[in-house]
Amino acid sequence: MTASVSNALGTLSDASSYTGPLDIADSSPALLHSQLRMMLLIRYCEEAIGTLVEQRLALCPCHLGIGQEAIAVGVAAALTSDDRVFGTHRSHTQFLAMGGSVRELMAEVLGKADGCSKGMGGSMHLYDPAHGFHGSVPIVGATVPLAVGAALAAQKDKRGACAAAFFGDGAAEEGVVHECLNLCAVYKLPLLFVCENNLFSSHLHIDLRQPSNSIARYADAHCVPNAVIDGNDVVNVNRVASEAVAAMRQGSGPFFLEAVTYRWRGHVGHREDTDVGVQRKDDLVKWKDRDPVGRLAAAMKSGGWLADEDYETMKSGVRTEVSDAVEYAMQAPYPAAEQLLGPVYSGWSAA
Ligand SMILES: Cc1ncc(C[n+]2csc(CCOP(=O)(O)OP(=O)(O)O)c2C)c(N)n1
Ligand SMILES: [Mg+2]
Repeated sequence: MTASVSNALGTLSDASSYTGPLDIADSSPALLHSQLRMMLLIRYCEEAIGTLVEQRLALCPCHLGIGQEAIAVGVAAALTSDDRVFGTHRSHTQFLAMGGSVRELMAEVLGKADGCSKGMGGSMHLYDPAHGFHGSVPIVGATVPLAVGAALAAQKDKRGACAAAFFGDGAAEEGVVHECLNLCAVYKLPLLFVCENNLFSSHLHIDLRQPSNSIARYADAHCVPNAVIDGNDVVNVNRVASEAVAAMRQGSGPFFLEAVTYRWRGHVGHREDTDVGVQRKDDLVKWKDRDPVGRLAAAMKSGGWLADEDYETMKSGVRTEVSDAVEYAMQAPYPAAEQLLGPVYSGWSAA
């Protein structure tokens, strides 16, 4: 008997689908402008970090989210800094989307004292509670139970805050994620599960790991309401996340958003061609047509909401912001040796 894979995602996993301009009819121009700018900011930051990796100036492992920008941006636009967001090993996107400082991100990636984690964590340990980003870690799946705790605290606080846990399709293969779904369902905790299904865990395609390519079936199993959508459509991501968050703030309990996407670079590092197989290379070419940034810009242009010259001005302004931040981070000091343990152990002092 041979096992066959259920293509529950249907055309959502097909790179040739969903390539046209987004449906922006019900959106506000101001929101779309800010989302477009944020996606560009993330894209250019990721490209700059890729260059720092290539130049061997950034020495920590860097997992880039180029191609996945719309999920972080659409979800973050539904949240506030009073909410509690938790990331993954691939979290530059979410850190920036929640309002994190570009300079602090670049400094962290370069191990500098001015980084968001004082240069002690690098790319995979980002932290910015002032903007609602409560941390990312390299251990796959490990932030999901932390988000459950934050959701429980939010429920007890009764101030209408909620939590959000970003995680990948690979993380969903870990038992802890299922325990989290169950606990949230039973206690009606205000946790938005955001599964960035980019079809890969490291180098392994989901069809080689699972009997079905959709992760939301796990939410069904735990009685958590869910939606499975194109993760490269920032408008729809934002619409679904906003509705879910509004309901959660009223006590509706958890929601599971499966956003289907694709990363353009290899699992880790700057290269596009390090994941195994010609197949991914062919897919990548097609997925670039499903570009979350290009599709929003195209829709805004054809709707008369974005003039060509304004888009060029936006792009060059973002490029300048990113290159200034890289320059700043390059000049910033490394932490002094005697500061190394301070951020690691509470109450520790250099004296
Ligand atoms: C507990 C644990 N197991 C394995 C790893 C090695 N690892 C790092 S990233 C990764 C793939 C995770 O895939 P996914 O959750 O889909 O996220 P993506 O990289 O696609 O964004 C693996 C297996 C790890 N860091 N932690
Ligand atoms: Mg994945």
